[in-house]
Amino acid sequence: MLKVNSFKIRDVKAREILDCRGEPTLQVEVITENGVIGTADVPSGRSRSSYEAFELRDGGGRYRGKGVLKAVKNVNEIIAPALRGRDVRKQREIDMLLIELDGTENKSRLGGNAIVGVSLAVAKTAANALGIPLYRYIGGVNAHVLPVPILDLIEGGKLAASGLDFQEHQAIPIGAKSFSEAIRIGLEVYYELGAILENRYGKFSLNVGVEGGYAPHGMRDPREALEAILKAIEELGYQDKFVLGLDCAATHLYDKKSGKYNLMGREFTREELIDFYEDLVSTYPVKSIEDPLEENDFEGFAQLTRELNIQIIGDDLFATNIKRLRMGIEMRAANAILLKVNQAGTLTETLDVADLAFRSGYAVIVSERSGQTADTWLADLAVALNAGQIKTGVTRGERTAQYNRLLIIEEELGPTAKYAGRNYY
Ligand code: 2PG
Ligand code: MG
Repeated sequence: MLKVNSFKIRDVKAREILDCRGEPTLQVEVITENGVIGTADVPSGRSRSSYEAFELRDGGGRYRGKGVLKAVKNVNEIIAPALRGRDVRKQREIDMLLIELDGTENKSRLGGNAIVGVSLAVAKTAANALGIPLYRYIGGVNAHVLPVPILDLIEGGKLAASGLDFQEHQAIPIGAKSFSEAIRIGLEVYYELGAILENRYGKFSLNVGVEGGYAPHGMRDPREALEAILKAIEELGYQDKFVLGLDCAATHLYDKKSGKYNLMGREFTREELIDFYEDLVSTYPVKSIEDPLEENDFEGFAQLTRELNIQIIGDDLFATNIKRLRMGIEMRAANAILLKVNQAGTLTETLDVADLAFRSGYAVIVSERSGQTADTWLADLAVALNAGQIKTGVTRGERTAQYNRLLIIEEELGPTAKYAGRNYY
């Protein structure tokens, strides 16, 4: 029998830890009155949208200004006293209280990073107190879909010191029969691609970016990257198992002054860039493009959604913000949303955004940030939502930790596990 007080919060504690870039971030721990603990690590983006929840950093000389001791203090001294005695299962109530405590539109008083850490740690503690996995707690009885992994095989932009401007050149294993097969063939393509790149561009092309994808210096044109990935897929005879994708992160190629995009060392007008995408999609099996245009161009997104007939994902565009998603739905901008818990700032707001997206026929891609830790709540969240797609890089420990967690969930679900595959959206 569970004790009456077993769900009551005794304390909330934050500490400063490191993310995969070696930069400080928060870890938050929630403990119940009878000693059940849940911890959550907070991710951090580098190619950020202007519309994300505010990330509170200390400034000053320590860690070059990136310390998070102010956010830690806000958790320990402001949030903790307000949560003591509350029931960890009341996620929505607790998240609403966090929003109220902060009192700003973008969580700039307490810090989005402080708030999201508490929000996720509360959910983890509740799952632990109930003795069920996090995906089951958040998703309920019907959580059973293993997501298609969007594998970032070649990196550029803000995520790697390569010659490429687009951030991610992706292979998407929709034709696998199971999640474990998707991961296996995905990594086989990654190894094969490594051999192709080394041959063509030399061994320095095997250095990787922050998400574990290759970062070849000599490559400037995204078409070269797509061709190399395609070649690797074809060498292995996997043509019918993969489609390709891109995260252009175009906000970060956009020059506000000139209104033009910088790509491959020259300027593109918005119309030229749209033409470029039309060309790409008719030449290569590219079936998914994230952030093809800058974060305020809802109309351009709508035009591409109409004309390309593929998955168009809003990341910087929507920033996991319900108002921005509503605007997108009205304007028919994009048909998919990248879901990042720390863009929203609480789990509840993230779930509300996902819910609106599903009800509006938008696909949902549960996504990491380029700054991650080995904490695996992300993998659980993807299964909880039956989202059908996850984006979390390719290699490096904090990425494979998510895949390893999904492999365990697949095993746990046994014959009831369903790989999203071609029904990814
Ligand atoms: C993106 C993400 C992750 P960041 O643009 O999709 O790949 O980048 O976390 O740096 O914002
Ligand atoms: Mg993106």
